[in-house]
Amino acid sequence: MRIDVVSIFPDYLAALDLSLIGKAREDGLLDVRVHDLRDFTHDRHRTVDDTPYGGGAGMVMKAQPWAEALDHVVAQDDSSASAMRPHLVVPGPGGAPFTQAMARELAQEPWLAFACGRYEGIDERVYEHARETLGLGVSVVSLGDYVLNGGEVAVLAMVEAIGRLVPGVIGNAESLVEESHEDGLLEYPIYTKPREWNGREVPPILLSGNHAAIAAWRHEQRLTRTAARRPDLLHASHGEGEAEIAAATAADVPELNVLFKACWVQEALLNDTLDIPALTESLDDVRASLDTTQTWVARKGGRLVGAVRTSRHGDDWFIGRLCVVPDLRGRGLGRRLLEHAESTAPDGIRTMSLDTGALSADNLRMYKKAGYRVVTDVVDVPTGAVHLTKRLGR
Ligand code: JD8
Repeated sequence: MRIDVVSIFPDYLAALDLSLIGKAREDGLLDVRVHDLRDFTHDRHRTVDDTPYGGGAGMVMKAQPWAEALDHVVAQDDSSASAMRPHLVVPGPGGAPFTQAMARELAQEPWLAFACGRYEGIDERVYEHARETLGLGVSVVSLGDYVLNGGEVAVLAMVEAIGRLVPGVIGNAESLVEESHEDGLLEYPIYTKPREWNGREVPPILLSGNHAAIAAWRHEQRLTRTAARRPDLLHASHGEGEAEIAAATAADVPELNVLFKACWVQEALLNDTLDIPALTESLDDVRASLDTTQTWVARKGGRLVGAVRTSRHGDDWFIGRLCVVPDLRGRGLGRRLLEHAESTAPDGIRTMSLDTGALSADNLRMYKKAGYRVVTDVVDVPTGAVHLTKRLGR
């Protein structure tokens, strides 16, 4: 990924020479270039600001130096950036909130440019010049609901949050998964040696070697912490209100059929097979499944956005057809549906189990985090699928 940063305080960005981002630059994973805005002035005082039209406090950054700086950056479209145009990010207190989801989105971009404003901000015509004359995508983004003196601090945070998601920058990509905000939950508590410190013990479960139980404990800790510190995260599905989970009725069948087809196409591609019940079954099969399973639907603003179903097999609670519409994945709804399905298990249940595609990495990751483990000594598992179980502490 190529990253250009323009600022009147280029030394502010020296922190990007350090640590993981610095290493990623040495390894050629990130091509970070910092430009001094004053290099694009032509007067003796290298002026970048002037008084605001219409009066008011403070100074405004002039359009000309910014336009020349952005023209210069865009003109340097050398080979390292596959896209011929950068996406421009301008930090501002009035911008869209910067989130992990936005970081993930921007990390897909091959070329980003950041404009660090100062004073009261940048002349509005610079945004128009970038969009209309240079044809750039422009995002005005805020780091948070507090006021900084300029965009540099925000760019440092954004480049780190985005850069560490670029493949190869973080050595063990696995660790990315467990992080706060990655799936809408805060992190579990962590410990290292010594086992006993200042009379304080490490929770024994972490010394048990029972990885399924440890994963389940950690999941519980994440839920408890999130509920205590960030209850907004537990229910947030990004504005527009949370998805409501309710028992499915016959009226849901046509949409359920469409949902299953839409959600299992991805699985078919991932697992290179179309021999998947969710794809091959008929509308009548879906209708009949309501009599043999307890099916739950998630609706958001009336739209069917997810589902899950459960059935009892002795002391095993089998969870199936857990799915979320593709455009709402990665926001915690899948985890909520799994928890809901688990929470409806009747007394006497000893294990929870489910099947998923052997190559369905995201699903496997979510289930393993929830304490499930792949078991191989099971018959009647669909082709290309694996069976996972979790033993309950009941
Ligand atoms: C860019 C100039 C200062 C802002 C008058 C103080 C982001 N979360 C955030 N808070 N503040 C910023 C931010 C502040 C900036 C600039 C970002 C450029 N200022 C201005 C308007 C009020 N002064 C930010 N991201």
